[in-house]
Amino acid sequence: MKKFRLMDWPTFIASIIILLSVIVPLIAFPKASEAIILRLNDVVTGGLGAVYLGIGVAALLFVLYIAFGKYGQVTLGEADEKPEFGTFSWAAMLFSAGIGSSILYWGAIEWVYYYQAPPFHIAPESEEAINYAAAYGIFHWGPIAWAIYVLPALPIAYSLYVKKNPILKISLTCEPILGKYTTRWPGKLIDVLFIFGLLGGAGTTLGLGTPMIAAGVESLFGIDGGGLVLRLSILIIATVIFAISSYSGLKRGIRVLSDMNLWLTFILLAFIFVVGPTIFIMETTVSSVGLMMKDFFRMATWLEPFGGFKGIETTDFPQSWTVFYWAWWLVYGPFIGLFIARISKGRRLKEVVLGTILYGTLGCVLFFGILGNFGLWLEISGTFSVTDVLNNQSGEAAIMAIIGQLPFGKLMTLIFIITALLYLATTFDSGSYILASSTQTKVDGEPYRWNRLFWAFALSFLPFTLLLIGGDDSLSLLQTASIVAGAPLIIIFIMLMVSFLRTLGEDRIKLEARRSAHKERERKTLSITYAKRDNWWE
Ligand code: NM2
Repeated sequence: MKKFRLMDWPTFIASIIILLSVIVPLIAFPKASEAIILRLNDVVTGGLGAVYLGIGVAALLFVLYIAFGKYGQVTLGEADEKPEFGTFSWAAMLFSAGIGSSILYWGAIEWVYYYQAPPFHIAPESEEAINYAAAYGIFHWGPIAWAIYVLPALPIAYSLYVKKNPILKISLTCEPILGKYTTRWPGKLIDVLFIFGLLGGAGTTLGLGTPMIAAGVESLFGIDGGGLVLRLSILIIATVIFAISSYSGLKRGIRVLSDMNLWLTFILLAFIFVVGPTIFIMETTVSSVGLMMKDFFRMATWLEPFGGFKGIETTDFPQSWTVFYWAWWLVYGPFIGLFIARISKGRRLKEVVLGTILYGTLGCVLFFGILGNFGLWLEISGTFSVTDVLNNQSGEAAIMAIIGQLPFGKLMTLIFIITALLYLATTFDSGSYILASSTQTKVDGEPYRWNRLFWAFALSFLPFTLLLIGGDDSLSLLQTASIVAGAPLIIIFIMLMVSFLRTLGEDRIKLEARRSAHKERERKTLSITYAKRDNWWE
C-alpha cells in the first residue's frame, strides 16, 4: 500500500501504546489514577527538581557559549547566504509558533498565585509579594525558557542547512552519539519519548485552554455552569478545526490564521494598554524586568532545600512553578526547535540564539506587562477583586472577569476567545504535522494525510481524559502531564548538546585537514579568517 510504505511502525505503535497505557487506566480507575498521578508529580518534582533547574541554567549557558564562542558566526547555509526571512517576520513567526493559548491564560492570572503564595517566604499580599508577583511570570516566560526552545533548533538547523540532511526527526539530530543505532531501537526510543513529551505538553495546553474558552463562552452568552459538556464540546470543536487544517494542509489558510492571530493579539494588548492604567502598566513592567534581572540567578536556582528543618516552612513554590515550567518548555522544545530551524536558513548561530531569546522574552514581557498588570491593578487599586473570583470560582473565571472589566467587555471577551482558539489551532496544526513526520521513516514532500489526521485527534485524547476526570485538583493534574512527560526530555537535551558540540568540532577538524592538505597559504588565510571569526567552515 502506497499510503503506508514510509511508515515507521515501531515508533508509531509504541507511541500509541504509551498513550493508551496512560489514558485507559485514567478512564477505568479515575480516582486511583488521579492519586497516582499526583504522587508521581511529587516524586518527579521533589526528586528531580535540582535536575530540572540545572538543565534550565545549562541550556542558557550552552546557547550563550554557542553564540559568543568560536562557532557563533557559523552561517546556517552557504557562507554568503542571506537570511531567508527579514528580521521582523522572523521574530513574529518565532513568537507565534512558540507561544500558544497558554500565554493568554497565565499572562492574565499567573500573578494571582504568586501574590497569594509568594516565593522566598515573603508575606502574602505584601508590597514585596506584589513586586515578585509581577516579576516572576516574566522570569518563567523569559531567557531560560527561550533558551530551552532555541537549543534544539541549533543542531536541527545545522543538520538541515549545513549538512543538508532533510531531517524531521529528533533521533537524527542525535546521530553523532547514536551512530548506527540512530535508526535502531535507541533512536526510535528517542522519537517515542519526544512524541510522549509533546502529547503531555499538549495535554497541559488544551486542558487549560479549553476551560478558558468555555468560561469565555459562558460569560458571553450569560450561561451559567455550562460545565463539562460545554468544555468537552469546545475541545471537540477545536480538535476538528485543527484536524481540518492539518488534513487539507492549508498552508495558506494557516498563514492567514497566524496573521489574524497576531493582529488580534495586537488589538487586544493595545486596547488594554490605552484604556487601562497606562502609567501603572509601564512602571510596573519596567520595575518587574529590573527585579527579574537582579534576581535572575536566584530565581533560576532556588529550591528551598531547608524547608522542614528548624521549623522552616516548605512552600513548594519552586516545584509547583519553576520546575513545572521548565518541564513544559522542554516538552515543546524539539517541536518548536524544528520550526525555528525551518525559518532560520541563512542566519548565523549567534543571531538565532540572541534573536530567539531577545524577541521571545520581549513578546512575553508585553503580554505579562499589559494583560497581567491590568489584572494586578484591578486588584490592588481595590477596583475589582480578582483573587476572590480565583479562590471562589476558578482560574478561567478570573481571566474572564478581568476581561469583562474592560470597556466593551463583551466584544473584548469575544476577541479574547477567538484569539485563544486560533492560537490552539495554529499550535496543534503544526503539532500534528511534526508528530506525523516523527512516525515515518521518510517524508516524501509531506507526511501522509491520514497520519496527520490521526495525530490531530490523538493530541486531544489526553486532555479529553484529564478534563473528564479532573476534580478539584485539576491544575496539578494538568501540570503533571508536562512534568512527567518532560523527564525523559532532560536526557534528550543533554544528548543534543553533546551531539552538536561533537558535530561542530568534527566539522572544524575535517575542514582544517582539508585545508592544510591544500596550500600552506590557505592555512595562513584560515588562521586570519579564524581570527576574524569569519565563515571558516566553507
Ligand atoms: N509553553 C510556552 O501555549 C502553549 O501552551 C504552547 C507553552 C511551553 C509554556 C507552549
